Amino acid sequence: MMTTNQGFFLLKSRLTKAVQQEILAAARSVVIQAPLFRPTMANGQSFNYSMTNCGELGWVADRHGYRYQQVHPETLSRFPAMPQVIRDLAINLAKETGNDNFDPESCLINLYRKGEKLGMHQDNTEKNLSAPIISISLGDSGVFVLGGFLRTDETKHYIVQSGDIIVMSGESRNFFHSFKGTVPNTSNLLKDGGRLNLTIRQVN
Ligand code: MD6
Ligand code: FE
Repeated sequence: MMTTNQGFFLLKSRLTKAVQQEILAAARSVVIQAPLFRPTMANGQSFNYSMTNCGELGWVADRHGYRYQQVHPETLSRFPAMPQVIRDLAINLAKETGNDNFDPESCLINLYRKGEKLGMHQDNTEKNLSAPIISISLGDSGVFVLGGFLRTDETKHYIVQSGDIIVMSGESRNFFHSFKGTVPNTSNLLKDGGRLNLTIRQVN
């Protein structure tokens, strides 16, 4: 296990290939029911990746801003239930990193194809800003950047590979961070390439 202080954990190679495949299959079943979509910012500009959700609540972004809601913004159907394998894993990872009583209400699934990325941000749409966020990386490797409370704070770069886990809890829960993009052809888990990132959250 690699860990810094402040509640940030990067658990390298935490998931076996078999477990990665199981989670990938679960994510695929979600995507069939709740298609990937490209969120937009309040100014109408598109984010540079595709996403969907499962669980009681899903994170969505459009012209009206960022929020959690129960329905897919395009199909208007409820997001599918969070697959048990994802739910159980998230609870165990929370426990493992000192976060008991974690209640996974939402799993955001991001897909990054070649050249796609996510800019510097804090996760603050959740009402509960002290519950941990559990993050699962599948597929191509990429670069995760962790800053501090201020956008201008010094940053550290971490390579995240398929099967790695990030937990942001404690102080680091509210640190700025970004995903700089994938390193193509570094994994054969996703047959069309790219990287899936699942973030499991307790919203309330
Ligand atoms: C990503 N992750 O790894 C983007 N946010 O693709 C996040 O934005 C993130 O990994 C909060 C907590 C953990 C994360
Ligand atoms: Fe984030």
